[in-house]
Amino acid sequence: MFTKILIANRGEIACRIIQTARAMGIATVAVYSDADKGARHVRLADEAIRIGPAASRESYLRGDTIINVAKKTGAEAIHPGYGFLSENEDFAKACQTAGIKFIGPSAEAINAMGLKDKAKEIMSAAGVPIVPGYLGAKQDAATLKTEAGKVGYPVLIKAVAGGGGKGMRLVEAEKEFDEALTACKREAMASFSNDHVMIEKYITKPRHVEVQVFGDSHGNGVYLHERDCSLQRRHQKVVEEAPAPGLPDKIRKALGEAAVKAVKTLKYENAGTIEFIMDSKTHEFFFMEMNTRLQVEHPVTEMITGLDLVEWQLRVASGEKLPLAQDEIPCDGHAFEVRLYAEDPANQFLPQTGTIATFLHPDSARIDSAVEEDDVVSIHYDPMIAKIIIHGMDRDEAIEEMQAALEDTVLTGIVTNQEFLANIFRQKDFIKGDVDTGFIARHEKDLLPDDYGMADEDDLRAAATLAVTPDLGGNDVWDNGDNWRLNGSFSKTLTFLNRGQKKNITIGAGATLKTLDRTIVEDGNDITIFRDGRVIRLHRYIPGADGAEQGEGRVIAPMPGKIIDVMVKKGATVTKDQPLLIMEAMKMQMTIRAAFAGTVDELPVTAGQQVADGALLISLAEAA
Ligand code: MV4
Repeated sequence: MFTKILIANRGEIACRIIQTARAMGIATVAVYSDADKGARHVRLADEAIRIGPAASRESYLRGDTIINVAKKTGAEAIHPGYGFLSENEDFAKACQTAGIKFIGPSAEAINAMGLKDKAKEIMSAAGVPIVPGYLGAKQDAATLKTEAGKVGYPVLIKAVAGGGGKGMRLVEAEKEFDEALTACKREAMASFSNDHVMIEKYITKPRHVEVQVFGDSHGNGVYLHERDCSLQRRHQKVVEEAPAPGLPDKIRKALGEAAVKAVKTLKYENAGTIEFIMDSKTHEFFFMEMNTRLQVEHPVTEMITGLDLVEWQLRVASGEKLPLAQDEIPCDGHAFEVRLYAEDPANQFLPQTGTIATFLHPDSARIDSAVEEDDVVSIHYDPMIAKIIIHGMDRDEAIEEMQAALEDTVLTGIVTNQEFLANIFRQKDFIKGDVDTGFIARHEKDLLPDDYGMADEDDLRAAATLAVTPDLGGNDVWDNGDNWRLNGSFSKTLTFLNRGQKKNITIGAGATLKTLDRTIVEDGNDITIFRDGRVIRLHRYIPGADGAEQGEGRVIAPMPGKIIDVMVKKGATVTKDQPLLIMEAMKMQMTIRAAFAGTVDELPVTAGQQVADGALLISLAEAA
């Protein structure tokens, strides 16, 4: 076994690898970019070496630099994680040349699976089912169109070098073919510098079912069952589960055996995933591609098998045989993983950045995370900040476990997709196991309802109570743990911003405020409420220092933010409620409207400008 390995990655996967290495008594070397100085993987590793600036091209993708670090630190092997250099055959080759073991498959295997058409040909020859279509070398438009006709519409045109849904065009009828081909080839050339395409029969309502495989250097190969990863949004996985729901054992075995054929044909070593597309009605399945790395969603396989896949990777890479034979690999219960992304579903899923203020993990779940409290999520890398993984005796129990885990996760300081995830686990078709790749788009109304992230009256009351507690010096508040009660003669109106809207709440003496079943976190003027899987973000609005309020015609920035648009000019005549400008703060856009009819008196801001808390945005002079 190795005594020291280098991890050529960052984030949760680097942390995950360090954890297993440590348990096996293997020393770890982390590498980091300037943006990750002090990141969790750097803190966890035994040694950490800077490899360059924030941009991945200049740091995590610098194979030469990383190999030099391995040599200098005496690491005998490099684990590439996923993404970055994990499926780069030149890097795998360079490691070998440098006498460092690449913890993954051979450069030849990476190469063989690198182009979709070649991969399909190899699999087809090995007896693995592939989608009917055209894989030929002839790339002229006339040939491709004739072949598409033979396959039968609808067809998909796919760039052979494509990935992640890029370079793919659906063609419903022959008359659309030429235009789609031109567009597909143009996109493929721009993205992959390779405009070769193939034609496939289009599978409607498919499921994404993939099989975890492992091979060793002694010619052994096994499958560790399948995962369903159909719940995706724009080719980004959101929820993964193992085993795939609703599949007869016969199909599951056929999937596994097809995947092992692939392993044997390639003399594949280490962890890999064979991705199939499955007809959700007939369960007919076809090879799509092979991922020659450990994948993000490997934990669900670990949960149902009880195995540590990183440990298997390290054992196989050091020359050991696979730890278990096929019939010794367990498959117990059901597991789910959700990807907690720093993104705002209520704002077109825009990636979010910031500092994690609070992060409390539920006890019942496994959390594979890149961050802890006070860690920064930057714009430089993937917005996935943690994976929440649970296991149950069966799928129903696993759903309940995940519902509980999503209700009990408390993360503030940054907007995440937590409530969106909770809504998935409440959706009735999902609960039935009725999943396919169109699920998220089809159920958008259930997953992203109009009241997503919206506070109700009790939320506002609870937030107001918490906000005024220090004002009262503690004496006028009665607390029995679950309930707060305001005593004395007290009445106060507070204003909160919630999803871009101003909401007033008046609290007074005698009000008993249930905080039961709510977790409330206060970070300065930001209050976040967690209630039944909902995440309600409130910002206490405090008028500017000069006391001016919108009603007086002077609009003051309630917090730091950015001016998105200015719709009026200085001197303009405006009518009551006319939109004047749009400000974005706390990831919310607020439209500021005229409080009364008048003229624009002062307008010190322009679109694109950052404004400080309390800055004057606009002032109106009332019409005579
Ligand atoms: C398909 C397909 C339907 N028919 N191929 C999308 C990305 C790439 N990995 C394969 N993809 C698809 N290939 C045929 N012949 C539908 C998809 C597809 C998809 C596949 C898996 C997961 C999510 C998806 C979302 C849209 C389309």
